Amino acid sequence: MKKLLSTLLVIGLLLWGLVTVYPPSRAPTGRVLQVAGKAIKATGSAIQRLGDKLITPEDGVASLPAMAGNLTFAVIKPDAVSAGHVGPIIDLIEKNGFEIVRMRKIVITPELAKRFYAVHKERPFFGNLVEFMSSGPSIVMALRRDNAIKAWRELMGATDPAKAAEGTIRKRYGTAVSRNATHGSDAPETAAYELGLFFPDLGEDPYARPQ
Ligand code: RTP
Ligand code: MG
Repeated sequence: MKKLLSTLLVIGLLLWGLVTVYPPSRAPTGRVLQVAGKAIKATGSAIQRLGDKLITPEDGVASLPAMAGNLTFAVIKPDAVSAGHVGPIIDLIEKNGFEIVRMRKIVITPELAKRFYAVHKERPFFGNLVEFMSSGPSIVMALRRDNAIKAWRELMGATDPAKAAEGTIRKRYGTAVSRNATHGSDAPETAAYELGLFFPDLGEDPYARPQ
């Protein structure tokens, strides 16, 4: 009995020592984002819900820090940029109460366009969409406003410019379903994914200086 007790004690001490030296790694809790008023986890459900192999932490999603506020991701697509509609579209953005917290002019590479539109990768138009999105410079933006996702999609109008309401951006500047001038995130999860892809530095205070 004594021998059994001392054996158990030794095993216990060994286990304690092991746990102290090699603590069990904790499951990542993820950072909580506030996008369009909805709290979501950057390293948890948001990525898993998108559930696409193309999405990796290297895309910047996992490093997107906590954000307070209503944010969406917007693009002025190559058709509207090459047609000279950037100015009027930005004017509409500002007149409708959006704050542009990030803005860059870039040529989206085919690889980035594939990750960006990964949700459509099985659709017949995917190849053309990727080719079009990487055909020339785009303006990519992070927009902040109350209810930003819904408000920006309303301002853009329907996907098909022919069906878009009068006064909307796609009605004014879109020329076809495949040339519809602008993009907007469609849900908090996609906003977090897309913002992380293009603006991995966005933080709680978008204007904070890097430490
Ligand atoms: P976006 O993502 O660009 O903001 O557009 P959306 O939400 O209004 O529409 P979505 O269904 O996400 O489609 C993404 C883009 O794919 C092109 N598309 N072509 N039938 C077609 O040929 C077709 N359907 C969609 C559009 O350019 C659309 O913006
Ligand atoms: Mg969409």
